[in-house]
Amino acid sequence: MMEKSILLIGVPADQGSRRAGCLMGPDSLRTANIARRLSRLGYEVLDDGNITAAPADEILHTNPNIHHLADYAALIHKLDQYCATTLTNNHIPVFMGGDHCIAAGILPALARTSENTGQEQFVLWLDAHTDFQTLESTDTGNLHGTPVTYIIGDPSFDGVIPGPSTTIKPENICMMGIRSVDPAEQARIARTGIDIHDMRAIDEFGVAAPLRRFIDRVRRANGRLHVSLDVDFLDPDIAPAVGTTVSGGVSHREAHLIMEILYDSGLVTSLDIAELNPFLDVHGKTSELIVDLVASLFGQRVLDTQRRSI
Ligand code: 6HN
Ligand code: MN
Ligand code: MN
Ligand code: MN
Repeated sequence: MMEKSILLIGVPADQGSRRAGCLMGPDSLRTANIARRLSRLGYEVLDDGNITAAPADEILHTNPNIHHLADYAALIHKLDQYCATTLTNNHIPVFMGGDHCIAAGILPALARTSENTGQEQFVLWLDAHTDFQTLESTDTGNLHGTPVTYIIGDPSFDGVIPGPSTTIKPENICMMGIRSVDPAEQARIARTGIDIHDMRAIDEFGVAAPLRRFIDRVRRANGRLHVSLDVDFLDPDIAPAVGTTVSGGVSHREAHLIMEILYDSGLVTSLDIAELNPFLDVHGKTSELIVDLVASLFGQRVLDTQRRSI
C-alpha cells in the first residue's frame, strides 16, 4: 500500500560511464519541482539531500576496460549503509540518480529490509538495456552496464569488491522496454529466469497485459516492489537527456500507463530514477517528463474523479 510520506534522496553519481553529466540529475529533478508536484497529490515530501561517496583509489582488474571500480564499490557501500540506517517503512524512498550504478547499492539494501519483514523483493526494471554485463564480459568497461548481474550475486564480483548483502532472485525481476542487448548478455540472460518484455513484445501486446501479470505475481507473493526507471527506457525523441540513447523506445502514453497501473496496484514500495543527464537535455523537457511520470506513479490522473483515495 502506498503510504503518504515520500523521501527524496539525491545520488549524484556518474562514474558508471565515460560521459559526464548524470551527477546533475538530482538537481535537475528538483528544479523541475518534483517535491511540489508530489505534495500536491497529498503526500508529505521530505528531501534528504544528496548521498555521495568519496573518490577511491582505482582497483585494477584483469579486464583492462573497466574504470571506476573502486568508486562503484564505495558508492554501493555508502548506499547500503544509508538504507540500513535511514530508511523505515514510514516513507517511500525515491532515489534520484545518478547513473544506473546506484541500483547496485539500493537493491540489496531494500531486499534485506524485505527479508526482515518476511517479504520477497521484486523489481520492475524499465530500461532499453538489460544491464547484464559482468566484470569479465564488459567491453565498454562502463559499470552502469552491470548492476543486474551484481544484485543477483554474479560470481565475477567475488573477491574483487564486496558482494551484495542480500541478493535479488532473478525470477523476481521483470524487465520492460528492452531493445539493446550486448552479445555477451544474450546467452546468459536467457538462462536466468528474468521475465523480459522487449520492445518487440510491447509492440505486439502493449504494456498493460504483461505488467498486470507481473503485478499479480507480486501480490500473490505478498512482495515489495521496487521500480528502477532508466530514462533511456523512453524513446529518445521524448527523452533526449541520456548518454546511451536507443531509438524505438517506449512512448509518452505507454510510460504513463505503466505508472498509472503501478499506482492502482498499491504495491510500489520504492523507486529509483537513473541515467538522467541534464547536460544533454533540450530546455529541461526530459526532467519535466520524468517528474510527470513520477507524479503518475504516485496517483496523478487525467481526470480528478478517477483518483483513488491515497
Ligand atoms: N545503462 N550494454 C552497454 C554497456 O556499455 O555495457 C550499455 C549499458 C547501458 C547502461 O544505460 O544503464
Ligand atoms: Mn540501465
Ligand atoms: Mn539503459
Ligand atoms: Mn555503457
